[in-house]
Amino acid sequence: MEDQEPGPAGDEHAASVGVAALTGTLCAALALAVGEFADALSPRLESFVIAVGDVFVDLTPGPLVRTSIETLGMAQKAVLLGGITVGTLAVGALTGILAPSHRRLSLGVIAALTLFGGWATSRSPLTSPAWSWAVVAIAACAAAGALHFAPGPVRRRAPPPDAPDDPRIRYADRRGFLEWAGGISVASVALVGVGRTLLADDTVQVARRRIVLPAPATTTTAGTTTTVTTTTTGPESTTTPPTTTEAGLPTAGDLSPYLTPNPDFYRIDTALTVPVVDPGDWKLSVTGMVDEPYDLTYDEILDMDLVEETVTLACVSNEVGGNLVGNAVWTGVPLAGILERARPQPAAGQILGLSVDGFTAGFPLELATDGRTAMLAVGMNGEPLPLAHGFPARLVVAGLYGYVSAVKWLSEVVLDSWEGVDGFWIPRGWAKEAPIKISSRIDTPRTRRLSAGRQPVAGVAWAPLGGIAAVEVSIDAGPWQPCRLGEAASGETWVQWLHTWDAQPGEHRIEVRATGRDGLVQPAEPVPPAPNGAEGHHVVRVSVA
Ligand SMILES: Nc1nc2c(c(=O)[nH]1)N[C@H]1C(S)=C(S)[C@@H](COP(=O)(O)O)O[C@H]1N2
Ligand SMILES: [Mo]
Repeated sequence: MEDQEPGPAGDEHAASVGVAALTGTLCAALALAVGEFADALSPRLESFVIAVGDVFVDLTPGPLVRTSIETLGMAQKAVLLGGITVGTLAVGALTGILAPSHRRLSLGVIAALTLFGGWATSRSPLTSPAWSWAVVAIAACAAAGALHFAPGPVRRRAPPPDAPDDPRIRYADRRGFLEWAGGISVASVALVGVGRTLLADDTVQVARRRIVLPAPATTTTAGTTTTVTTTTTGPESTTTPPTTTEAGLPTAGDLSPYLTPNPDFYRIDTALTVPVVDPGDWKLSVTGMVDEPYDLTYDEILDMDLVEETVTLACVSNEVGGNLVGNAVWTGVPLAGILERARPQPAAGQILGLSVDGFTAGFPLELATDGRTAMLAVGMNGEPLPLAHGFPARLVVAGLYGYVSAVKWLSEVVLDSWEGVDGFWIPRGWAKEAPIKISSRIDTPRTRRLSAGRQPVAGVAWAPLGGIAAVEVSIDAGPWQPCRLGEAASGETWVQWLHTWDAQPGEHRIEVRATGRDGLVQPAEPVPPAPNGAEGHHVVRVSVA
């Protein structure tokens, strides 16, 4: 176009830059779409966006990701993936603008992006390197082909021999460009859309739904699951009879249920998409400092004597009053037996769980045999583990924060010396030993405005392994008043607590603290989550009308 226009006017130049940028953007979009399509075709292929996201998560220096155990929540993952997509399209736009004048440079950028994409998608332990490189080659060819056929300033064209006047040529070029752009857009959207509907993980979801967990041989949950009282309130009734939670306390406002339903259970992990593991091809290897390493299949695990334990899982990043904590009944096999069969060597001092996605977490070997729940878990609240919570198998160790113990999508249990290896978060600034600290949380009231009169103040408190002896609340910095406690399966779980408060009009401050059965009173001094767990009392301010 520039060839045929001697001295393009300012807005014509701007228009040609715009066309060039859009050309580059669409070529990049097509390449990304090829990656999305491949991602859906097979669990052994990964989308470019997710693979580059993983690079960010893995390679960001420790101090920068110090808070990431917490900040890689779902919203942050969306921001990261969205940022990578927008960033890639922007590089595409820039390359499109540079292409006509700096051919070499733009080819260099395309080559670099291709190599980076191939490296990023092939480095994950879940993907097939050969196929990943094949996909990146296809994506690069698709983008190069699209660029080749792009009309407009990116591809210099000699004007047709019988070229009429300029405006008509521009009009014809514009139509050609719009057709091209429409074609590339439709192709990109179709690749992503068809990929999404193919959903390669469907087969695993179906396999999971067909699994029937065998009945456990033992359980520590009995007695805590009393029937929820259903009430019938006729139109003439003036008061609502109290209903009870399954732990024996009356239900109160937003008090957390004793057992956290699976869909409400917090999720924390470094995985940008949930690893999809087919239990049919999965096995667990017990390796490292053992005399007899061996593998277990999923069916072999289900055939073992299963136990059921109620255990509270907590994230080290949970702030005081935060919700990165949940309580569930876990079904599985004690880790002690699994390890014993491999015959650990005397030098072994650490159990390192390795996930199919490369995540690792380690804890002292003694903790598998000191009597606490330390389990290879396959079930959560009576169902096979949900995909997001580690299907087909994970570790659950009572009394330890998740980042040093609760490996999801477990693929290997490796014995090593205590000094021999560090789990994923340790070089990133978090403590190597991380017992869960005593904590208490106010669940209700959480709203600013309350009406005067008797109001429930209630929440949960936990202090594994010993458990909670007492929970007290203080209103407006007044005396500590004891609360009623719900039932707990064991010291390994949280308890619900309840206090009835006679709320007087005005502004009020409600503070809670717990005391463990070991006598430890929850410290009031605030401590941030890093490096080994937050401390301090949860305080809620309300205004009573
Ligand atoms: N594979 C894998 N397992 C993992 C993690 C992870 O990032 N990857 N995060 C751990 C952390 S920090 C916590 S707190 C728990 C959370 O388990 P949940 O998501 O089932 O609540 O999983 C642990 N297991
Ligand atoms: Mo965590």
